[in-house]
Amino acid sequence: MAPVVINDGGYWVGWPGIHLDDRNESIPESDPSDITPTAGLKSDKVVPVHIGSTKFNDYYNGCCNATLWPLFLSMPDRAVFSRDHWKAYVEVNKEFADRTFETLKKVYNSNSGNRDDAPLVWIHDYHLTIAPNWIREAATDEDIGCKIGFFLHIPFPSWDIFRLLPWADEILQGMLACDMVGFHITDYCLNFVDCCQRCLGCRIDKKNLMVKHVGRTVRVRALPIGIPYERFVQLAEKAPKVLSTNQKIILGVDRLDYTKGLVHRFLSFESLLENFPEHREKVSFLQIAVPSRTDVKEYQDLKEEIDQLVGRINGKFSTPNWAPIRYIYGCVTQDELAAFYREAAVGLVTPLRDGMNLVAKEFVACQLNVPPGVLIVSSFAGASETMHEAIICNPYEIEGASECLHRALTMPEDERILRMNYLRRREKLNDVYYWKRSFLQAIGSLVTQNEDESID
Ligand code: ADQ
Repeated sequence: MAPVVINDGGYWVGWPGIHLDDRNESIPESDPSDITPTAGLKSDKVVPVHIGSTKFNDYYNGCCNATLWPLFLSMPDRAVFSRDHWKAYVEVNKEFADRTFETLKKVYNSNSGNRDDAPLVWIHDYHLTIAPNWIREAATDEDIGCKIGFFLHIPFPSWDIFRLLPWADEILQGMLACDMVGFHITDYCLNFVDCCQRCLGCRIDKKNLMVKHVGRTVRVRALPIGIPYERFVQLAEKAPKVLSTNQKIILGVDRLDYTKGLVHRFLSFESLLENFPEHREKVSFLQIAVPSRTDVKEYQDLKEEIDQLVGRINGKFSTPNWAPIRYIYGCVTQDELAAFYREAAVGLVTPLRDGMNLVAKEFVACQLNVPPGVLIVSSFAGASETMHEAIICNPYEIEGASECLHRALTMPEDERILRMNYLRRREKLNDVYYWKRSFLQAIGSLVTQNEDESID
């Protein structure tokens, strides 16, 4: 998001990546440009939201990553429900709302209070679902015109799962304080609209994706995110070679997260070597896994499980000249990443659930070699909705997934070229800048609240 904010001269309100000392909740003397993901932003455009470390832990590792993340990704058995964590979530959302409103007021006043030029507040992701409430309330109280938009980067679950959340209504009410709520695909929009009706009794219009809530009409839109396509192409054109091998490479790139389906993926590769032995010594599977949420026990356990699984499979099939799995636990640079994408014969993207999945898109952008490789995408990633020319795979069925791998490894050249051309063309057109423009145009074209397009 940083380039988006930088190009449009907006303010960035965010957590700066450093903890407050719990005993001293005052804001430390810090350079606001410390804020981590915003290299390139002018420091006067950065608004840090400081949070004490205990509260941050309850909020981020607790409510965000141990409750909302598994629930929204339809893995309710992994969700932990804690009132203390929820309390921290509410408090942190309030902090963000307050800082955002102060900033909004500043922008509004510098526009001389011109209502036709209402500033936009664009809120991102499941960490901040209830912040819109307070922003809307304060803006109404002080008669400050603004538009509030929200984009959820992860799936929105079905009602059956969402209602497990004891604070389901609060989350919906928070999101409904916006003028427009965006999701990656129509399925998530429909789930959201359905939950608004069933949890809150809102009047809804499923065809036009609208929800009526306390006298306001909230628009819901499917806006699939893209990648900075040209940047990846340029990186892939320039990046030096990273692999010296005659073997075909199957590539996986993910945060180490249980939703990404890594255990199932390794088992599918094992099944490939069992059932299609002709690939032994001719194919290697390279998995790059970025450490993620390492303070959460589930993630520590997953790392252990994967370490053991990789050891077991390599022990079973390795020969003096070949190890079937190469496993990198760590970050790689963007240059290296682009080179891995370029040199791989198969991009294997098999999450058990994923809002979109950018790796699938980055892989096709970097596939410059002729003939190109093949992309395999899970049917449970939002990306599968648009990337029709990939091999679509059910990662839960290990044998089926291994057959997808076999099909990819033996696909004729002309079919690979045809499929990859279509995939690349689509991602080039629908890149991240197109996504940003679509969101801003959609919310910009909305008439001010309470007018027109009513559901009545
Ligand atoms: P994530 O769950 O983080 O994003 P994803 O869309 O795959 O998942 O993005 C991961 C990003 O991290 C990619 O840009 C990739 O290049 C990068 N990355 C992964 N491994 C790396 C490594 N080893 N080294 C360096 N970089 C690495 C959430 C949602 C997704 C949604 C995005 C965007 O969960 O479903 O697609 O937001 O909306």
